Amino acid sequence: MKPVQLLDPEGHLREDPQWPLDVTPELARDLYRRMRIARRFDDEALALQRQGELGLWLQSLGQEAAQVGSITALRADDHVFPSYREHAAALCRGITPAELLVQWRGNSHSGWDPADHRFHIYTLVLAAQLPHATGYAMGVQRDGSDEIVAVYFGDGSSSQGEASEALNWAAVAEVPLLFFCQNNQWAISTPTVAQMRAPLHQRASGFGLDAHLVDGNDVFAVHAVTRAVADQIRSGAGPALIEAVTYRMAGHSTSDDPTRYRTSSELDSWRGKDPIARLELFLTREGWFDEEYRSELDAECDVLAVETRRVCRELPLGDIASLFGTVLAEESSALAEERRRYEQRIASYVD
Ligand SMILES: Cc1ncc(C[n+]2csc(CCOP(=O)(O)OP(=O)(O)O)c2C)c(N)n1
Ligand SMILES: [Mg+2]
Repeated sequence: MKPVQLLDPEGHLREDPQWPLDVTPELARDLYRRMRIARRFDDEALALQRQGELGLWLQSLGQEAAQVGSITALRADDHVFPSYREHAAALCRGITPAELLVQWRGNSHSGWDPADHRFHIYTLVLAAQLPHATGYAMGVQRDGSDEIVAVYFGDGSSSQGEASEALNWAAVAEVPLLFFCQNNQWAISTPTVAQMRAPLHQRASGFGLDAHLVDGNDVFAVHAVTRAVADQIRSGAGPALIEAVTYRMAGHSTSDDPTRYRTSSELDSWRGKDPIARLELFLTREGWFDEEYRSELDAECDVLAVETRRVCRELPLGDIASLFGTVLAEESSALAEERRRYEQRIASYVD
């Protein structure tokens, strides 16, 4: 199967009757704006981590099209289960920079209430969100609602047992669930080739899901395929999977040095497929990228950057009792011991 592609790396649009998309200036500019905002936010968060303001950051650099193209093709009330790198998707759901950063500053387990944005909290235990999403989709099914559920996960996470269990369970129960895999070629330092022989979309077909492969750096293709597949799921066709072929252009996290395990020529070849540059070429060619639009967007990104730095530094310190008290229904002795040590350490600080 060849990945669906509507916009090639040189920014040429080739329509595909199987995946119709009305590419208006409004749509193209909206998707471009969302991707630029996500990238600028990601840049600032990286800088904040390097300045000691965040404990850790996992960049979404390079994956903006996969996230923006898919989330904007869902309905606002479709419940989403992210992994931990879905900042571009989260911003599209109205989650604020402060809400996104608080967890990585170590002040809280998460910054938002999933009910407010129909966007679940980040899951760092790989693939745990897949059975969660499947169970949630069973609830949606029983409610007779026309919402669908979407779950984001990575290529590496697909090796977890939970991924196979969820794919099979979802297929058997025929739940309204979209599995969206961002195959960014790496799971920390493990390349996709060391994780799987058969591509993920083929595995999903084996479980009985409708499976699709899309160029994850082509925002139009991601948007068109996700919209069509979401419609199909909403109409009762059962679960489906989209594998978006993309690339993690940064390290796995700010604790990682990717030069230890991958070549600069690999990175360079993916830089040539940058999702934002590609759409910019298209916008320019169409004459939809005029000076006014460009300078307004640059200014919006600058404001976002200043605001991101300000809100990060002003985030209130976490309440220790609530941090430890919301982990387990009944505190275990190990957790009590951890809490005691943490309290002791905080008490040892002079100010
Ligand atoms: C159950 C579990 N095992 C191992 C880890 C450590 N770990 C964190 S991220 C990661 C790689 C995940 O790769 P992938 O699913 O492709 O997502 P990506 O980071 O590329 O977005 C690993 C092994 C973990 N968080 N949870
Ligand atoms: Mg990966």
